[in-house]
Amino acid sequence: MNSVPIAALPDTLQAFTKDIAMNKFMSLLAASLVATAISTGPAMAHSELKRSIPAVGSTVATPTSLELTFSDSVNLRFSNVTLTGAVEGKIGKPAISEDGHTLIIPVSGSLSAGKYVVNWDALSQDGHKVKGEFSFAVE
Ligand SMILES: [Cu+2]
Repeated sequence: MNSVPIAALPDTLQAFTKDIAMNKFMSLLAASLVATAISTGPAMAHSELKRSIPAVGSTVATPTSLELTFSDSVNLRFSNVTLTGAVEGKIGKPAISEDGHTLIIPVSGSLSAGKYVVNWDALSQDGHKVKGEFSFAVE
């Protein structure tokens, strides 16, 4: 889990890393830039799920949306949330909050009573994929 996806690197750095003719000096320079990007700054922490709606393990009335809030921003394009159960056609595409910390998945109609499992994976700001799952119940 220490690699940075190439798509997460700035365009100029991608150009460096793709240039097969680059000399050893440039190679070392690019490597040190990547190492610096990974190891510095408070914004480079791993994103973790901080809270959710419905809350982990809770029993709730049918929700109008699912919300997953992370400790740091996540990339919507590389994030997925699925919900198991009788939910076909009821779950919309994820959106993201303005601060980039919360994935919001609209739920249309009502979910029938029972247990549901939310599976999620997300690309955190530090370039690492994070994933997890939790359950909740609808009364
Ligand atoms: Cu990380």
